[in-house]
Amino acid sequence: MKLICSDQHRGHDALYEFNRGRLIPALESPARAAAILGALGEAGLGAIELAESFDLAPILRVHRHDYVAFLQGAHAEWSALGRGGDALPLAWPVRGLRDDRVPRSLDGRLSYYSFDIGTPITAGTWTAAKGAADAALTAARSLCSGRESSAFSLCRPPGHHAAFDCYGGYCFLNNAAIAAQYLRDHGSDRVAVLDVDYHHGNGTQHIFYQRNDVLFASIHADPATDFPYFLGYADETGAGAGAGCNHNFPLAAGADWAAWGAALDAACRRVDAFAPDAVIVSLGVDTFRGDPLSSFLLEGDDYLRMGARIALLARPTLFVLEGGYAVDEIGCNVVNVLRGHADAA
Ligand code: Q9C
Ligand code: ZN
Repeated sequence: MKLICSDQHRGHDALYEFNRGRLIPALESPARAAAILGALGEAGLGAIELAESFDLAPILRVHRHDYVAFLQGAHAEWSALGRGGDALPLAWPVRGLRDDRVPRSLDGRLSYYSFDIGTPITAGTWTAAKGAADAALTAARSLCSGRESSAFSLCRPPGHHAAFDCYGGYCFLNNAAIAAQYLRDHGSDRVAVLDVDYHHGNGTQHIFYQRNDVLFASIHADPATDFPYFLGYADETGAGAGAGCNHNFPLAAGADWAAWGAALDAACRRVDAFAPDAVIVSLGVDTFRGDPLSSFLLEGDDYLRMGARIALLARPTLFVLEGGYAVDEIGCNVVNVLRGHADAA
């Protein structure tokens, strides 16, 4: 299995996030990636290689040009205003009011291009996000060359909440979507994205919602109770040419392997029916019973079962890291998915 990481992730090191009305140390931290690297090093699944650097073209296949330019310069603009700390937005458009004009001020643009207050921009955020996209692209390239049948990219910051022109949920560039588009542009006619993160992948759904060449299937906490709140219901099935190519499996709080594994089976049957040339797994392990954001109850061994079920798809598969915030167990849980996949493949 091809294993790819980026050194740039450390530069994205937010100070705080809001949690229940208070500021707490940011959950999406460099320690997450360090823990996964440590576990991967001991797992013997293969050598861990550094991402190669791509130009912006594959990112701009998914994200709007002005949005990427904003991300590149946002923190420097923040500092130039004499401000310390991390850049955060202040306000969002109200339902039914105009949202088509990009404000001129930095504060206006931070608000325009975001959808939550929980995603700080730091001095190293752009470089880290670019490195994460490079990791996903490097892994994707190893699949489309046919040299590898499976790969893992250790992406930090994560990506599945980011849409064409919008960041949030700790995500800036949609690494899985960028990799899916790259595979489409390099010989794959159909790509499936299977999102197993605890949260709905609203960004990935949005990006591919009108398309029939990229299927999106996601298992996640019910948006009626959990972030990202406004997307992820079962009746969102795609639109236009993409009608029937979006499959959401929202689950109630308390889902254990019995409930979660049944949803995975249903999602995998949708992926099978689509007959994709490649599968991208948005791999969050925040479904873990001990995760600070999770109401689900998956145990360590369940991640072996997850990998084994995904292996039954018998397609070239790219695992892209998303969430998972129980730092002491994140390494073992991620390795278990990859090991379960490798042993069953
Ligand atoms: N302070 C991913 O798993 N809400 N993003 C957190 C607690 C945002 C999760 C609220 C959760 C975003 C990639
Ligand atoms: Zn998540």
